[in-house]
Amino acid sequence: MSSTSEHLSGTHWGKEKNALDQLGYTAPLPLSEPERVAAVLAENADRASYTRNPHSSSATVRHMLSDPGLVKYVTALCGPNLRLWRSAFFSKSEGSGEIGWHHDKHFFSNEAEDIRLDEIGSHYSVLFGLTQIDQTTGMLEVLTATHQPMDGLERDSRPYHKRPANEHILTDLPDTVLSNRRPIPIPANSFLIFHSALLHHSLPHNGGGDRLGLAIRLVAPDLVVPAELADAKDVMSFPPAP
Ligand SMILES: O=C(O)CCC(=O)C(=O)O
Ligand SMILES: [Fe+2]
Repeated sequence: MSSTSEHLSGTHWGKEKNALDQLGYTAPLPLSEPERVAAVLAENADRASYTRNPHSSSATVRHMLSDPGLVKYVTALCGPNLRLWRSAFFSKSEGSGEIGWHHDKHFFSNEAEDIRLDEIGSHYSVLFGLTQIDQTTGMLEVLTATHQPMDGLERDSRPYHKRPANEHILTDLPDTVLSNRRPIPIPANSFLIFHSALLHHSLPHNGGGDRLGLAIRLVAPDLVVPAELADAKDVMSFPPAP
């Protein structure tokens, strides 16, 4: 048993940690200082549908990523001293379509090794609702427990940079796997933690207001982030320095 799970067993955190590790994702959890989100929204009113690595370019985003509630949850559930290697804004408005089924465990321990799904302690994703993410604005849906090996689900274990880009989106998932589909509404000013290998997609925008999500990818400190996937300047400690 890792020191993190020993520390968590029998506590309030233990239940949330069990959900994360067994189902692959937490409940939506609250940020403690919503004014940090308001500052990011003010700075990013008209975002393109996908913007990579705002954690590098924006001190306002780094301030939001240092929210005390976020740091408390992430440290308790995912462990200390994580590295932040990638972030992305996902914005949707009228006419925005689906983002197909995929996962975000882009590498394992370095640029050469195949991805493993039997190890679940080192790659986490956090998706923030800066505005509400729901059935009207482009719902996130997950396939429960697909962060671990699953009967009937073949996975390409090559790291992202060794796969053809057009194979990132999975289009032929079997019905037995799709039956594990669960919608996860994420209220504004809250976030969902999931294992990066968990399969997920987001639905088209459907009548609601403009929606802005921010995803971050966190990894254990001993991993070597492949140069193919991140510039050194974009890899930083979590929480990020101002
Ligand atoms: O917000 C979305 O539409 C997609 C989010 C996503 O794929 C992620 O958080 O990794
Ligand atoms: Fe994703």
